[in-house]
This record gives sequence, structure tokens and C-alpha cells, in this order.
Amino acid sequence: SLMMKPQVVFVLGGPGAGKGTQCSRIVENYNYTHLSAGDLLRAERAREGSQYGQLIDSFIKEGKIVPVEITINLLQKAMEETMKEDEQKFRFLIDGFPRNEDNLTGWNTVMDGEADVKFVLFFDCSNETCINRCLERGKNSGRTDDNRESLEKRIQTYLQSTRPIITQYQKLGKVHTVDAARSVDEVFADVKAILDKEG
Ligand code: UP5
Ligand code: MG
Repeated sequence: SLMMKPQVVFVLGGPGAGKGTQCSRIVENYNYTHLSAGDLLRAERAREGSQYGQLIDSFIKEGKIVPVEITINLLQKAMEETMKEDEQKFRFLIDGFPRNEDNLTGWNTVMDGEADVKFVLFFDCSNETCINRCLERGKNSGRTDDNRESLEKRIQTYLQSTRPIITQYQKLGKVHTVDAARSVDEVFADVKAILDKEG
């Protein structure tokens, strides 16, 4: 059968900006599949027999960005599996990727012609808000990076590596910025307005 080309929205923002929370809301209301790069990496870390478990573990604790080959492979597999199961599911929210130049180059190389990046949804809030949300979550998230030390590093990586990627997409006119410091409902109201307009 004729497979549709995957239609991708990149969802970016600082650690704890609410990317995952908003993606869940989107999935409830729109025909999108949510793929969190971080969740896929954590699942790969936990997978029996994974050759990347230790590497992923140490990169996540250090707030560093895992080599793109690993992440892209997981994203590609997840997209393929989703579309194989239901060919109507060709719209994807890719949450937390691309995070640096290596990620972007890797995506552009591997996915050139294979997927359309429609736009970037950017959840913008202060570093302080990001840190407070992650520390609060850290009380029971079990995430190895929801502590002050890892968070400092995650914020540094975000500012140094991820913001420039968002800026690049901004120059292409492809970024929709949402003020993520407000309540989940208020943020989602803005998200809805964007998706209703952009599809
Ligand atoms: N919360 C959410 N929205 C709120 C709101 N409006 N008001 C009040 N509270 C709100 O939310 C975080 C917390 O805040 C939750 O408790 C939530 O209830 C509350 P969440 O929706 O989880 O935010 P999110 O932006 O998804 O935060 P997350 O911690 O997942 O962001 P990160 O980008 O830091 O984490 P991710 O899982 O994407 O990546 C983790 C690590 O994996 C990276 O640091 C990196 O080491 C590695 N990684 C790669 O190497 N490559 C990749 O491509 C992706 C990840
Ligand atoms: Mg997340």
C-alpha cells in the first residue's frame, strides 16, 4: 500500500517546560502519536541485552546528549512500528529532539525526503521554573536526572546546545512559541489555537 510520509512536529523547550504533559493533551485531542526521545532512550537503557544501556545511563545523569545514531534509530523504529500497525497514524510529535547540531545534522541526513518537519512547538519558560518543576517531580519520579546537580547540567546543555537549534528554526519561520510558565490548561489553550491553524 501507499504509505503516507510521516508528518513531524518537533516539540522543544527546557527540562521540565511541560513538553510531555502538553504532548499527552495533544494526543487526547488530535490525531498525533507522541514519541518522546527521552522516554525511548530510557526504555532502551532498561532493555535487556541493550549494548547502549550504560552509555545512555551516564549521558542522562550528566545531562549530555546521546550520540544521534542511537536516538534516530529508536525514533525511526518507533515511527515505522506505529505506521505499520495503522497507516493512518503518520502524524508524530517528536518530543525533546533535536537537541543539538549533531542531532539536527543526523536527522537531516537520515530523514531527508523520508519525513516532513511541519513546524517546531517551543515551550518557553524561565530556567527557574524548569528547575522547580523537575525538583518537585523528582520527589517521586525515579528519574536519575531530577536532582539539583543533574539539573544544572541539563540547563547548561539546553542553553548551549538546544537553544541555537530553536533559533535556527526560528530563522526559517518554523517556530510557534508558547509561554509555558502558566497553568497546564492555559498553555494547552495556546497549543490548540496553533494546531487548529496548522493542522
Ligand atoms: N508540569 C508540566 N506542565 C506544568 C505547568 N504548566 N504548570 C505546572 N507544572 C507543570 O513536566 C515536568 C513537570 O512539571 C511534571 O511534574 C509536570 O507535572 C509539571 P513534563 O511535562 O514532564 O516536562 P518535560 O518538558 O517533558 O520535561 P522533561 O524532564 O521530560 O524534559 P527533558 O527535556 O529534560 O527530558 P527528556 O526526557 O527529553 O531528556 C532527558 C535526557 O535524555 C536529556 O537530558 C539527555 O541526556 C537525553 N536525551 C538525549 O540525549 N537525546 C534526545 O534526543 C533526548 C533526550
Ligand atoms: Mg519529557
